[in-house]
Amino acid sequence: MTTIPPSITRIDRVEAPTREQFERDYVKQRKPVIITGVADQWKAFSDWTPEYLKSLAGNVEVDVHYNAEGNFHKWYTNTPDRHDQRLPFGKMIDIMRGPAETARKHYMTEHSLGLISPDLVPDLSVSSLIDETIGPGRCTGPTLFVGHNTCMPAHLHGTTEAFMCQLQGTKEIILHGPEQTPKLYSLPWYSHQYIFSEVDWFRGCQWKNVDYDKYPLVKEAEALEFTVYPGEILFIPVHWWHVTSVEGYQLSVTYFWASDRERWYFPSLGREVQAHEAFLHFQRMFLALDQKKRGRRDRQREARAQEALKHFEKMCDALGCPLPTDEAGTQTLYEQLNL
Ligand SMILES: O=C(O)CCC(=O)C(=O)O
Ligand SMILES: [Fe+2]
Repeated sequence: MTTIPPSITRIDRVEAPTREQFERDYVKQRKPVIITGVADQWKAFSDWTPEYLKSLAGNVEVDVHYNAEGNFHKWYTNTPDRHDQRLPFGKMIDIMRGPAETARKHYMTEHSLGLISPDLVPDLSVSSLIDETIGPGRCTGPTLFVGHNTCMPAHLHGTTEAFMCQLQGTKEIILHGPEQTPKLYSLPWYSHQYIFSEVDWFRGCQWKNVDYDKYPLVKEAEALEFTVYPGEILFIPVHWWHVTSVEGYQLSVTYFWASDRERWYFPSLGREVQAHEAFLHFQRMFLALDQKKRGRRDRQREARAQEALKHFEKMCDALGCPLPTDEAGTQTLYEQLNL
């Protein structure tokens, strides 16, 4: 597997490439790119006014992330800050189109468009760029993002490639290649929030207000900084870090599709992503053990849990991601595994 990252100093803009071109020049090279001339042809680009969206799905209930400070770094990285509001889609749009003070406390992200309204799905398509049907469940999408004064905290996608399709609002983006990971303070692979960075790029709701005293290496990390305009699609390759910010109302749609493992960045991040997948698997197992014996932490259950933990440990050693041995790490791991 390749470990050499592409060396990129600026983002290309390419107009409506063919599938073959896109695969050869960008997916295979693990190279981000802005695609023009595709999304600006969609009905979703020309017709998705608030009134149109509300007329099709105004009453459908959606889950909208909520943080009283409007800090979605906290929402994503601190479990106690995770709150959702269940709102009618139309009401959510009204909030996002209303005064910033209220709107910025809400962000609807990654919501299945088909669940909001199957009638909206044919209004857009990336089939000129990728085969949306490859393998069962390989392309999940489209997923909808609607917000106002938004900031998506620094994160990467562990197992997928992505098209972020900007339909309304102008988005500021910072990208870091996977090889910059040692400078980006990623959360440990054995935490739920793995794939996120500890660094808050929106401290006090101020874009790029990073605490460099606490996170000095971020300053040294190579970055691509650019703007994505309405009607443009950003290709985010697997394991590329991204942070986004928008002033005012914005609506975008992201398609995710499974990445071939040979595109993963090894050894690190690929090994942590695999260890994280194992972590999720074992966590489900521990939860199941716990649920069956709720309130009865009997010997048999303890023995099974210990056995499973040994398997998990062996698997992590084999992947080159040993379990933490320090007290804080062990505590985090045990808490997250529900042990
Ligand atoms: O636009 C955003 O706020 C987040 C976009 C993103 O992270 C994605 O599409 O993967
Ligand atoms: Fe993302």
